[in-house]
Amino acid sequence: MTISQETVLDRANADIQPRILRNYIGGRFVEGGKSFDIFNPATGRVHAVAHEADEAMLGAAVTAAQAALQGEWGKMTLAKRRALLMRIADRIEERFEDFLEAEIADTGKPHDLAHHLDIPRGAANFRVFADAIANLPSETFMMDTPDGGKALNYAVRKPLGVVGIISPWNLPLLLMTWKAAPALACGNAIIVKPSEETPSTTTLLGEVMSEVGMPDGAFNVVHGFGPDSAGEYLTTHPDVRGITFTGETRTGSAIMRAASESVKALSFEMGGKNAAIVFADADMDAAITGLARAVFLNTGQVCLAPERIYVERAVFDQFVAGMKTKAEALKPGLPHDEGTDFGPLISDEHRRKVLDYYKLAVDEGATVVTGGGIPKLAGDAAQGYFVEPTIWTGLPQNARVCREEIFGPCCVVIPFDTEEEAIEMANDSQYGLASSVWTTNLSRGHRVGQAMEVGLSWVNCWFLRDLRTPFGGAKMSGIGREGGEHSINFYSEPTNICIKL
Ligand code: NAD
Ligand code: 6OD
Repeated sequence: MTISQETVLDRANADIQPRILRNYIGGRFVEGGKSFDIFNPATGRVHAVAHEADEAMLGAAVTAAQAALQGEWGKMTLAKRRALLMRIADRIEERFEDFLEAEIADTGKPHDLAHHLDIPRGAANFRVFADAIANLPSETFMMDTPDGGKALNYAVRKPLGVVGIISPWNLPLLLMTWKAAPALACGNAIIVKPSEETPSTTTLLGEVMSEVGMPDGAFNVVHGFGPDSAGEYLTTHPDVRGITFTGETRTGSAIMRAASESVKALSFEMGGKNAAIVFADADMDAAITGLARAVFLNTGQVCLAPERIYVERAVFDQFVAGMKTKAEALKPGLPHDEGTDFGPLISDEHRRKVLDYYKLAVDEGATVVTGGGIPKLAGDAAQGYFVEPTIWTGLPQNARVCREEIFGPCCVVIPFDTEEEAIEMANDSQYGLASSVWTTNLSRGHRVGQAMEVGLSWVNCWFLRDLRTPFGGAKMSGIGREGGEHSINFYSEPTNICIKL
């Protein structure tokens, strides 16, 4: 196998000498494809150049994936496949600094965040699904037959085949491996299309695949955009049997239409307008600390982040004051600067969208508790895509700012008087991804937690993850669930064998 990928990961040089990110097809990095720039959002400078896969390259990736399924990869024993997944996890950890610097360069996120969340989860995803596939129970049913005899049913699980993975930019390695790991664990051959904004860690994973001896064609990477580009080619190719997608809801709709022609299996994790409910009996320090983290982590660019917080009237002022203090203590800056705990948004375009909502909130009558603009930063960060952490009060439930996903570091805080009212307002959304309820009343925690119309309902915590549990969204936030056996169910095709005895 040839590794022709250039890996200039020296961060001192990263802004000067852009890394070249090629498509990884059939176990090697291939030349060609129109180039496009990748910006470091913390500085606004180009740090890498990626090559867009054209339709022929996508076709070559599908052919390579099919060959892998027919060849060594398709014939590999479960024990060997599992060992390979473990080796991938080990290799991500051995190259931890490479992954870390690549992720930071693409996203501009604070060093500590990528160090403690993104890269460790990249490795953990492979370990968890290597275990899940090894410990999968089998289904058997003995039945009575009409003639008074018996028949034995059992199901065998086969891979879906060629699976396309389309991922977003907010937690690039974490979200891509969350799907790549179970898809490979089930024996599929995969084609990953990372976000055009953050292709670096997926490209690095291609190197890792070669280094650990993954059979050629089992893991492929195509770079590019959505419409008229690699994303569309992947979702319309007739030989791709499944698409697993994370991103905006309207992109999901477009992919659904495109994939319907060849009736592909679909798993979608999409947008949200998540709510949190804080009761007067909550541990107020825990609620303020937990929700300040939830709203501002990764500069609000976490699909699970609450952008609506309903607070019982008796503690409303105390809660808002506490959140304001937390927001104003955040330190924006370059990822490696001492004390930086607040990064930029992903792009200038996304910053314009978030700033439009900051203006709209005021137009809709909000009181700006804190933030609402662009922080004044010196040096390289002055050209970064930063905005201020922002909190609003005084908005009605039907304001657009209370209904549309902003995906920035901001939230609306709204008072309530009764539990029923809080539940009704929290559920009053076209989305249904995640919620969090804060209370010291155990019965209320269960009751309200269960009443949330979401896929993920946290009580006295947020983004606390056990990777064996079902993950996904209700309503317009998703289709299906992944995690543990839910992932295995999506990435495999059970065949029932019925033997008349
Ligand atoms: P996006 O939908 O713009 O892009 C996601 C991916 O889809 C990218 O790789 C993009 O190139 C590709 N794409 C775009 N149009 C396409 C098309 N027509 N055909 C095929 N591929 C296409 O999303 P984003 O801006 O990268 O990410 C932010 C969004 O993702 C937010 O809405 C957020 O809530 C959501 N998100 C959801 C989850 C979840 O688990 N539910 C997790 C993270 C992010
Ligand atoms: O933790 C996960 O597995 C997961 N899919 C998180 C999604 C975060 C959204 O931004």
